[in-house]
Amino acid sequence: MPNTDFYQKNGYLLVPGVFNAAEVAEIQRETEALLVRARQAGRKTEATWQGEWRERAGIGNATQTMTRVDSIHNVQNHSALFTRMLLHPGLLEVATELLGPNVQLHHTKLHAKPPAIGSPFPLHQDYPYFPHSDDRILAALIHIDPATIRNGCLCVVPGSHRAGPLPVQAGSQYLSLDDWPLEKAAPVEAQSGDVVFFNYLTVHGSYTNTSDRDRRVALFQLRSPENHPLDKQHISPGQGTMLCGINPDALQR
Ligand SMILES: O=C(O)CCC(=O)C(=O)O
Repeated sequence: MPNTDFYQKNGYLLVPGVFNAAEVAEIQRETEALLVRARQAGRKTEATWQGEWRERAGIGNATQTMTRVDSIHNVQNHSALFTRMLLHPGLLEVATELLGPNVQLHHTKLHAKPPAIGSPFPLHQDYPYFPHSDDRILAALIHIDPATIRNGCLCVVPGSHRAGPLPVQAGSQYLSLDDWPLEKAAPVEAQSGDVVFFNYLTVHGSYTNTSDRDRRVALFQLRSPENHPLDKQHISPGQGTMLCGINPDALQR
């Protein structure tokens, strides 16, 4: 049973070994194959966030960066393996404990930080990117590789979700760099197959990958179907797909 009290108090929960070694090996192969296909297709995958935070993080300036993170959205549209991951019983068991019996897809993505030059993420809440009527929405960050501080693991500010939506840095969607330096967060190191579930109000970011190893994660945003978006900004393929239970609101809207 996942520690729901820990999640309610801290806004995140690390669940070890959700995906077993054989599943991880398959996910690693499929991830590598997808990244190769994207490269061969000439697809632009570099997705380091824009903004003045880059200079403070020592990775370039507002328009140019010396680091990279490759990002591919809607991974279930690229390979059926990712669709199976969305329906993984161990993943959904935790998601239903944290969100309630009904779980719906919001969106998915893959983030690959290459060795030595893997981009960090500044501290932020996910709320400004896709505001909803309540906080029954979370990220399941699935570790494809082991993640440590050196290869750019996730970091969180425990309990920060309880403050609600926070003011963002002018002209951006991340938090004030003065009030929320990366050092304010606690690292969440993890093994391949571990999943970190975190609330969309939880302040989080991640470190630069300065190591000689990849740090790849799949990020699935999941929500209760009774938690409605407040705008139409973040629409993705498959959004609204039921992964567990029923959608009590589908016939009302
Ligand atoms: O991939 C990461 O390290 C963090 C990504 C993240 O914070 C996000 O997409 O909101």
